[in-house]
Amino acid sequence: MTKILTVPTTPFEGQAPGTSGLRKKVKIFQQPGYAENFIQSVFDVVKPESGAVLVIGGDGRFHNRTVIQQAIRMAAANGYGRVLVGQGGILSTPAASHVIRKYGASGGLILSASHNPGGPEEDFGIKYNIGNGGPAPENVTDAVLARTKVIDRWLTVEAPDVDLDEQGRAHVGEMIVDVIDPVRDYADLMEELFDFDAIRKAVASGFTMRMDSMSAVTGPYAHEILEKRLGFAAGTVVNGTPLEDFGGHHPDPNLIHARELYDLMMSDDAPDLGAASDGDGDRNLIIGRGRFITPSDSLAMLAANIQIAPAYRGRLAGIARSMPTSGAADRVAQELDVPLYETPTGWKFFGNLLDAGKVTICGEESAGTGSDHVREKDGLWAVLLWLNILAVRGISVDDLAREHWARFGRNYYARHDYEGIATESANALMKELTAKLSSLPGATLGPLTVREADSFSYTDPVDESVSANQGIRVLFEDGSRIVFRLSGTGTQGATLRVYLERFEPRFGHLDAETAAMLEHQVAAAEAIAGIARHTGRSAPDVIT
Ligand code: VG1
Ligand code: CO
Repeated sequence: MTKILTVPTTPFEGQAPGTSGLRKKVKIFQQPGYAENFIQSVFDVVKPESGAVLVIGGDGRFHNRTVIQQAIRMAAANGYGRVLVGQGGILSTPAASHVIRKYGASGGLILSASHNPGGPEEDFGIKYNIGNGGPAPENVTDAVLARTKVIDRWLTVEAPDVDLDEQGRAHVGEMIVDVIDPVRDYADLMEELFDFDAIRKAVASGFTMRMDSMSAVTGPYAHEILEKRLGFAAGTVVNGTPLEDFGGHHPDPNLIHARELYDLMMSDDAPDLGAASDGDGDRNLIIGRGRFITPSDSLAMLAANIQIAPAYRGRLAGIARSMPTSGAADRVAQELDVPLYETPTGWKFFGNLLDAGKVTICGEESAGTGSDHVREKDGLWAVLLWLNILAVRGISVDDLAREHWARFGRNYYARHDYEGIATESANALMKELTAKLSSLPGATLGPLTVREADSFSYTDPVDESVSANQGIRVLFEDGSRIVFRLSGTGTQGATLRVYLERFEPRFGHLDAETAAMLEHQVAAAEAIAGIARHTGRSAPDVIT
């Protein structure tokens, strides 16, 4: 028997898993015992059965390899029988979800801070996913947090580092460690879901795209799937090598951080489709030639067309979207006569709905879309579904968007982020806003009249768990809406997110500038919340 070492420790403050795992500066994670305390707290809560399988992988950012070696030794000491780890420590978040499901693992550790920047001075993160492949639900993350507050020891074994760069089998104590191909299982799954022949034909007839992997995790996946299996020209995938610091950029696929892609797509040299994904590969950005598609619209357009893809023919059980995501998907659900679920922000809230077969497709305004094929949002999946639809229908992104709006109307939408504001100011703003909710209905702000205002609370329809205080909603008579919430993924101060939406019916202005269409909503948000007064900012840092 390998000797299990018990290392005494004391709790660290602030190890609360946020919207998507524990995220902190690398410097904080580098403190001796910091990652170990959190990982041991997870193991203490999930109590793996002896011999259980654990998946470990990450987005390749700085500090990944260190924590992977720590986690492997700790897994051996905590009774796991086998660890599956991606070669090079790499597994995109959706690929990790698939590997957990495919190999019947009890769960997985995903090492990523997703769209947050990476490098010695930047961010790191750890997330635990459960046996269904999805992010741990709140009852688990709450228990983990409670455990981090009282933890007094962690368990490990003495063993050399595992060679992560060679596929194959190693042993750490009695535990097996299999270093697996991070791409193959996932690429095979994609090939099962989509009509690769149709896409290959379109490519052969001249359909072109650019995939910007943002020097993050999807590079190897995109090379294999798009260039090797689908026949797109070499060079279609750009920034396709995962770098520990993402080349110094934010791997956040939006119009600010994927600016080059956007500029290309608006130029005369634009290919048919432009796409990008984030640090850990679960987000996607879709831009057609001359046409940006908001993530909320993308969800609606994909839902309306998903049954074109082989794996989804004749099955759309329902659609789910996070509360701040626009109501565009609601109109599709209504028209197709399927249920629509509105959940709090964060993919963990979709897990029960997907497991229960209540929904087939889910999405968030933050560029996350996915389906019941895994239990995470999936960036390349969304790109491939777009490709499948465009290839089969022989339509451009722009024409598809116009057709969609002409049928369902258009939800103009923008998110304004105020980043790195003082936590006290952010809390004061939310507190003041909450206090005035009951007095808002009937109030007029310019041409807008408040119909309803509340703090969003969600009751899970499957297990009836309640998640309260998930953001402030202000709904107006004309169907427009403003949502206020604080980010749960930032690592510095607070980030206020203001989500603005206005609906234009099918015969209205369907091709106007978003900023112009949302002018009154922006003014109303300021009037209601006193953003400038609380934050000292006169404009948002990022508009997406
Ligand atoms: C953000 C997004 C949310 C997403 C989460 C994790 O959370 O708004 O929709 O699920 O990031 O995405 P927040 O709390 O900062 O608003 V990822 O791709 O960073 O794991
Ligand atoms: Co992500």
